[in-house]
Amino acid sequence: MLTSLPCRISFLRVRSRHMRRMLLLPASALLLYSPPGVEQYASAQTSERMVVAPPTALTQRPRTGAAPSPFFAGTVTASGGEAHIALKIGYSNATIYNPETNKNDPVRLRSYRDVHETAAPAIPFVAPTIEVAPGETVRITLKNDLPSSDSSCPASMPDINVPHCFNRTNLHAHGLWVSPTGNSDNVLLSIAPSVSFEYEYNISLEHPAGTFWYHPHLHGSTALQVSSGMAGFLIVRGSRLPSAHTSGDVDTLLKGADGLPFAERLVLLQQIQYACRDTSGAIQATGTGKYVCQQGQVGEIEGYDQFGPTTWAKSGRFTTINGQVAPVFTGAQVGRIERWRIAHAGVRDTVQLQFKKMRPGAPDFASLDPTQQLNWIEQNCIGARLSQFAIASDGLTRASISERETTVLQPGYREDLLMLFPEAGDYCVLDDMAGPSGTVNATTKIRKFLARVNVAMGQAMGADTKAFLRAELTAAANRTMPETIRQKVRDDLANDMRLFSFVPHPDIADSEVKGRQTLQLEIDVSSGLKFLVDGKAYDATRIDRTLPLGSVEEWTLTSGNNPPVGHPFHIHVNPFQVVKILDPGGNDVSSAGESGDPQYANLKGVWKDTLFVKPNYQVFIRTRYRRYIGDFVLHCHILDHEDQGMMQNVRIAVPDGAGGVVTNHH
Ligand SMILES: [Cu+2]
Repeated sequence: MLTSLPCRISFLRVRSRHMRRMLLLPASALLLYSPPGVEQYASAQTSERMVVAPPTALTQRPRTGAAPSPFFAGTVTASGGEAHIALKIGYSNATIYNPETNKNDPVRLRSYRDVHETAAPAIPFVAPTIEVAPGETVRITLKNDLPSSDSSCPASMPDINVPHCFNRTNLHAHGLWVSPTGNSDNVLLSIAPSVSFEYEYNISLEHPAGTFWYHPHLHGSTALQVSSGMAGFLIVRGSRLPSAHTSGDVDTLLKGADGLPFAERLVLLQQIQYACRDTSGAIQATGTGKYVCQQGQVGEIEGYDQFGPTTWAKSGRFTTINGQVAPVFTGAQVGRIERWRIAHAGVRDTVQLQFKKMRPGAPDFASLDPTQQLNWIEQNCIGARLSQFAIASDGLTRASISERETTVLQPGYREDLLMLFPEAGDYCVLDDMAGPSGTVNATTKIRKFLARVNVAMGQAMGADTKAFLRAELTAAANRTMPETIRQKVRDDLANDMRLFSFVPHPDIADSEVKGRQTLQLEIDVSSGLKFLVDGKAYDATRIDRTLPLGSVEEWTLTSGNNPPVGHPFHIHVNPFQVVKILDPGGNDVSSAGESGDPQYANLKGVWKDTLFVKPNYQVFIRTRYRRYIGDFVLHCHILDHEDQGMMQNVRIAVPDGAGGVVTNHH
């Protein structure tokens, strides 16, 4: 029997009981609901584009009979059963707000949709959120409804590193620790138009809870499809308490006095670089490169001339939050902890996230002109930078909470932040300026406005945000943690806000390392433009590294210096632990970071799956080849670099007992 409920019905039913959790409600529910007794501050902006949580994918759990919670995790428990999700891919027509014209630009873009949806979503560029639990078998049916006629897909491709076949696709569960083969997280599959394929991820009972995401990953069309908004959250919800000997899910700690999880926001950052083309097919732009669409035209992403190191900043497009430009986050209250699950699902910009108080009475933000933007931010985003408290990076809980005023998000990164707003009123969410060596465009980027947070009156929290947070977390530990571990969790929080009981992977000691790998990501301009790893462009028929299952290795990562461009390194299947990061002078910058650049601060010992490698730096990471064998990839997460060759095939194979691996069936 299928027991899943349509999301909307579930939302309405729980609304009155769990009002605090309104942050996850769809827009329609938010409009219905105004919390009693909470003074709503007048909006500083007349245009109201509220940040709406992505829809939750309708999930059928036929074997266990447990209805999925579209609302919160506590009810998604390790069932050992199956979770079925069905997605389709097709063109969607919708709009994206353009601050310059104060109008919504019509766009037509490839997107993921839930096959169960009853009405087209207002914002189809954010895929449905998939929520699963450790121990579940997750089946995702992917139906490719894109047109089969496709001029970008000739019968044979002379060079696979020229972008091609924009209507073919597949699915990658970014950060999931699952098998890369067969119909699991296999990005070497190609799903043609009209084909429906069922993926099956066996999520082990050992799998960490955390913030992961999914997107297409077919070599040749990855950047084009992801840039169109084809990306969604994949959240693993955990309910395992820590013990003296085992680590637990940080989800079990992050609960309020009512026993419910802290308020949560899903924040998907994207760079949807849509353009309109003239009759000759050229992108319409002003002399400075700003993209222009005329009345009646529809913005599209249909060519790789819409990517590249300089076009994003010039295009005048904005990083979107859940598909919206310059929206407002509603529902925040003074002194109430919020968990921000942030994923950088964009391709073409580095985001340096900051929060500042907004001047009361600030006029609407409505400008694409760089000078006006900067002036507006300077005049209206005025206070000190708010503290941000990172509890997890790339979904994996950190050994201690990292307090910072800027969070650097490169393509592919996730950060889970605990946020507190000390005063009622509005806050600016900003994307700070950055120098060339720290950005994916290798150019200086200007400060940009991302969003506004409207904060209502609540619980006074004093001037010391860190002390307040620590007290709240300690109180949470008193309520949530088993007696055998409670004092340890409290002591750890008191000691530099450590989360030792919630770290999913044990540290990799020097003595554990059995081998070494080196890798260089680079752009070669000496003979045309080439995108290379270790001097070679991607070859689908070549296995670039064969690694023995069970081994532990240290990798040294570098980015090419001619031209000096940094690249975000990403590897599938097993995450890695940051050992050290050496600047050009040989100084380890993975602890304190560098003055003026928060890029590498507090990364030592942190587990990740994606890491930016600055040119002239050396990044040292360690990783265990655990549980899964098979062929998969590593690549640059500037996805148009990946499509053009900055990728390798990696094989993890069974050891032969004599120092090598088994290479055939004999
Ligand atoms: Cu790259």
